[in-house]
Parts: sequence; C-alpha cells; structure tokens
Amino acid sequence: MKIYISGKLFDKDDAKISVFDHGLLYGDGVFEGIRVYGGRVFLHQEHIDRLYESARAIRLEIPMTKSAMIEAVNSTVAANGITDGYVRLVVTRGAGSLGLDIRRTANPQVIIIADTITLYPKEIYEEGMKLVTVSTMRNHPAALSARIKSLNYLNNILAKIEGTDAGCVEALMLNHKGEVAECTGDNIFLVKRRVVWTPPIEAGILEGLTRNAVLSLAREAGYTVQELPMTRHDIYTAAECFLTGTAAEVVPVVSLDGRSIGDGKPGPVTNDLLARFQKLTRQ
Ligand code: PXG
Repeated sequence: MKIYISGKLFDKDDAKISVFDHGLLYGDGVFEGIRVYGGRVFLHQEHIDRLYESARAIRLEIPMTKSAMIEAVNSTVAANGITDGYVRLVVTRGAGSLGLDIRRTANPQVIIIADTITLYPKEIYEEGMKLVTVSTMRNHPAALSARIKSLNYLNNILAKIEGTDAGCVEALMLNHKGEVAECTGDNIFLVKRRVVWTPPIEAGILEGLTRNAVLSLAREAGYTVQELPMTRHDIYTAAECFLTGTAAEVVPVVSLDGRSIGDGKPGPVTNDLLARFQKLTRQ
C-alpha cells in the first residue's frame, strides 16, 4: 500500500507524521471519507468542496488548490490499484509547539489513504438494522458545528461505545433540544405516508453527501420530501426508517429502542431508494 503525504507516496510502514502535529495533539484538522466505484471517485468535487469548507471554518489553509487535490486523490487511487474501495483524505494543522496557538504551527499535512472498504454485513441490508438512542447528545452546534468534518470525533465515538455496548452497530444521537439529529457516522431518514423525511441541517448534523444524493433521488422518483425537525416519536410511528452514509449507502432500520418500525422489515421505499442509489454509483 502506498500512502500520499504532502506530495509524495510512501510505503505504509514509512508513512509517518510528527508527534507535534496538532492533528494528533488536539484533533486540529479536517477529513473526508470517499468511495471509489468502478475506478471512479464518487462525488469527488462535492467531497473536495466540503473538505475546503471544513478547513475554512477552522481557519486552516490547505496548501494546494482544489484541482491539485483532486489529481492527488486520483493518482493515489491509481497507485494502489483500487477500483472499488475507500479514500480517507486528511488535512492536519501541521507540527507546532505545545499550546493551542495556530500561529505556532507550520506546514499543514495532506494525507491520502486509498484502501478496500469494510461494509455492514449483508444480513443488515436483507433484514434491517436495530438502533438504540444513546445518552451522548450531539455537540451543541453553537459549541462545535457538526457541519465541520473535523478530526475531533470524540462526540461520535462516545455515542458509538454506548451503541456497541447495547449490541447495535449504529446509535441514534439527539441534539441539545432532544430532537433526532443523526447517527454516529450516518444520517437518518424515515418514511411516513409516502413522505421521505430527514432532519434539517439546523438540527446540528453533518450535511451528508449521501443524504443529499438520496434527497435528490427521492424527489426525482416523485416522493414528497421534507427536511423538518424530527422526534423519536416520529420514528416509532413511521412506516420505514433508513440511514445514509458513504460506507452504508442506504441501510434499512427496523427497530429503535426495542420498538419495531412499520412491519419490522425493510420497506419498499427504502429498497427503491437503495436500488436507485446503487444504480447511480455503479452506472
Ligand atoms: N454523519 C456523520 C457524523 C458522519 O461522520 C455522515 C453523517 C454521512 O455523511 P456522508 O457524506 O458520508 O454521506 C457521516 C460520514 C469513517 C467514515 O471512516 C465516516 C463517515 C464517512 C465515511 C467514513 O469513520 N461519516
């Protein structure tokens, strides 16, 4: 495996950055997780745009143009012979002295890892996923915007631990108002009376690119779509529920907090949107 670090490819064992990098010391940096389908980097421009927006929000200047970044991702994917897989793109603040001051750092590091991907087990797509709501609430958006895909994922990791302890592969997080926000690495949707419904960005969630693609597909397919605040009651009483994410694509959810959703099986709208999404990625 060849890893890209700031303009050069390194063998995996030689791919190293400084222990003084603020990405490590403070989680000070941004990242993207991107899929490669049939040798093509999926939603490439959109991921690069989100990366640069995250960087701008934390006042991190990425030391290369967007088009050079796209080229670096493509060449790292090619160098690793990846036709279907996963790209982790990371930009760190760079090495500095101890202390939070970004003026005492230099040389942000750009890291690109192209690898195969671990997916949710096949049974989850066939039978659906069970979810629990966890007590770790999503970061208050006034404290740290969930729109920034930062290297600081402790909020989500603490929620994921609670989900894992409860025997679930994903966990539902609420926001500071007690509304449904998102899962630890996936956005959430429900279907009720043929309306496809997902919480709005203002609920304090990551603006998932899979979420946006599925919203467009749902509109194209003629479903009514709404981005409105959602409570757990809405999920308990929905006909269908599903998650979206780069790794998950579209994954059915059949229970939340021990309550079956709809008839407890993956629903027709979920299956339709999964099929449409797979067609989009594999065309
Ligand atoms: N919410 C959160 C908190 C996420 O981290 C999503 C929603 C879905 O967004 P996308 O743009 O992927 O549809 C994410 C994405 C990883 C990994 O390796 C995490 C994500 C994506 C890819 C890889 O942990 N999270």
